[in-house]
Amino acid sequence: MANKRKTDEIVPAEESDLLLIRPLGAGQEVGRSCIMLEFKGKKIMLDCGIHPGLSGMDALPYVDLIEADEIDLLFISHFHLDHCGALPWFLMKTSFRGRCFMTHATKAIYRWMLSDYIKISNISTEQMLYTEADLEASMEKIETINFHEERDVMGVRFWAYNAGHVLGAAMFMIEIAGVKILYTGDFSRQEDRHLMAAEIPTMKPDVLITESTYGTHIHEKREDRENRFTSLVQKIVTQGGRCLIPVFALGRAQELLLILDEYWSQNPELQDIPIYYASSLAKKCMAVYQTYINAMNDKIRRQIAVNNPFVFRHISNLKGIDHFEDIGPCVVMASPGMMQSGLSRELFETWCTDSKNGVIIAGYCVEGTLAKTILSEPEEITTLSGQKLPLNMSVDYISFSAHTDYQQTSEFIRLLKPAHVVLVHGEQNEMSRLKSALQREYESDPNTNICFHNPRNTHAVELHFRGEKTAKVMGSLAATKPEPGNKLSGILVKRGFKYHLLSASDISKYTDMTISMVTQRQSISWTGSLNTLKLLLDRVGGPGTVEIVEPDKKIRAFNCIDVIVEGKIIIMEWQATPVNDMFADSVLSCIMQTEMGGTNLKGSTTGGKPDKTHFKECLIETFQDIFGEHSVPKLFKGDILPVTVSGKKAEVNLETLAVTCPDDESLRQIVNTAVTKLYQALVHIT
Ligand code: HJB
Ligand code: ZN
Repeated sequence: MANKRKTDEIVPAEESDLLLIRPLGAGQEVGRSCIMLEFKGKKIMLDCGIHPGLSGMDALPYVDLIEADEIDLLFISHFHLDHCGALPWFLMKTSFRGRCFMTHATKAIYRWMLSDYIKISNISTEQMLYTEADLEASMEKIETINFHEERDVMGVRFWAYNAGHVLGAAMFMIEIAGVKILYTGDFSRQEDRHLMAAEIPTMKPDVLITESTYGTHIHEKREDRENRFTSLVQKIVTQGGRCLIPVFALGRAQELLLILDEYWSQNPELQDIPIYYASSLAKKCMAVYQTYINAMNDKIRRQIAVNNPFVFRHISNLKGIDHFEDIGPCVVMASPGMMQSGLSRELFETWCTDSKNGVIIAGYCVEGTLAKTILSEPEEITTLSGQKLPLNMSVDYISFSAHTDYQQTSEFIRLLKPAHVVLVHGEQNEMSRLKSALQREYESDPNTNICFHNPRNTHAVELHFRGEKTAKVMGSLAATKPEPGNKLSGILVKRGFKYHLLSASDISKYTDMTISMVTQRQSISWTGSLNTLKLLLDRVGGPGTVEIVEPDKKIRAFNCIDVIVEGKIIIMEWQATPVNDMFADSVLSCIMQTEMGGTNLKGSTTGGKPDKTHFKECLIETFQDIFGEHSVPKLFKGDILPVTVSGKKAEVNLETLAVTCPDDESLRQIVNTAVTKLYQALVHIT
């Protein structure tokens, strides 16, 4: 753990100014994303995916180059296999002892995506990297983080931004010793039917590690692409053919379902032709997607309040090929997206010889997969059993995968102005074209001086940052207000990468770390009204609980919690003390209630009150879908339903709908959202 300076002296890793960024996967390739950061003695892994074109151990990133037990932190950007497919293996089969973070939605969907992957993988048990039991056990080792929530682990500060792309996808900002690194994962700056555009971080990073999947390509307009898609589907089915759309079970499939369901509603003549969504995850996905509406865009939130668009009117779920009667024209969306095996492969092999049929490839295709092969229009294909079949069905590519294009990437860089941009997650040629184009664009710009890098797998980009060394003056010394030029003297205390200057008399007060003047800040994406929040807080804490600091912008609650509204974000700020933290919990709970559109759920219903037994059964099923089968008891008496997640217990009072979870506020919020959404959904249905 030491670096060599030019003078040959050995520098401890914590003192060195060297930042290493080394892709173990996704370096000049798409697939098995896994990027290592090393700085000031800390080792951080970004994503832990598999290569969709490879199988078994070959699909893993180059993890033999690292010591798993030396890694402090692991961040997972989203639930696609090429970003998290190796995670159960890494968490359960290596010596990794660090901490692993992802957003709540990613964690819930990761569980089901990988379960589907285990089921449809066409490889022997010996070759499998992990089992269903490993996957289930890996859940215990994953911690969750809310968008904009700031965490500090051993001096490494980090927080997440919404990345668009798929539900729960995050970009991570990581700060070590004052140096900020932003990892985008996969992102899209284009809003679609259900997802918001990736956020522009308000904090500027020193280094941007960005995906480059679509290189210098510029995407076609969303409306044009959708029209092309729906017209093609219509053409295939009206000529009497079967239309196959291979997709990943969850993610972009939901966007395509929204498009098709709307198109069928607008075109009654198509309504006799069935659309099937062939996924064992369809039902689970509904529960998960309904719970995480908060991570989607305003459009879908508004729609859901009136008529839930995820309750499809023209689409039926299909459990597997045994439940499918292949008797005429139809549209089938089936996984996996690149047809390596599973139902999409089976249907393709059954239908490919008939020219009336058509397959629409709707996502990015990796080299070595059947989907990529058929895009080059071969005359015949080889089935999984080795038979040659003529390829007569039509093959079209209309990409709905939500990745940044050249315009979006370039604008993103212009707004963030990092000193270094490291390109990952792009095929070799695409990536080098992108690097050259960006270099050309930015070398003529006198306002920027950006270095672009495109490292190969296992090769490190080496950057030098001195790192920040500033000391915060605390305690009685803080009151001395030194004149310029006068030196302050005190005792320097180091915590993580931060230094504090204290007077000797304050040492006992501050060094046990129980008393500190740390300002806590929590931002939450929010669309409620500040007035409603004020009313609710006054109701909770009594009249006078809230002071208006700036009308419509800032209030102070309980004399200690500042609440500031900035666009669609609400920020809470307070000096951390046990008492203030408790008040902050109450404020947060009120914020969550106002976000959900009312202060009294039962009083605000539009339909009848749902039957309690039915509500209880649905709730149990919802929790099983989100947190796993053992999270709730199948049978229990009384009104208090216990929910256990990663060893932490929340309780739902079925009479009052109140949710308590003394050990984990974010778990309380998730459970609360699930309860509320289900209650609202049932009220709308009854
Ligand atoms: C690249 C990639 C390749 C992805 C193949 C499939 C998928 O979006 B990615 O994680 O990045 C996931 C599904 C898709 O179609 O986007
Ligand atoms: Zn992705």
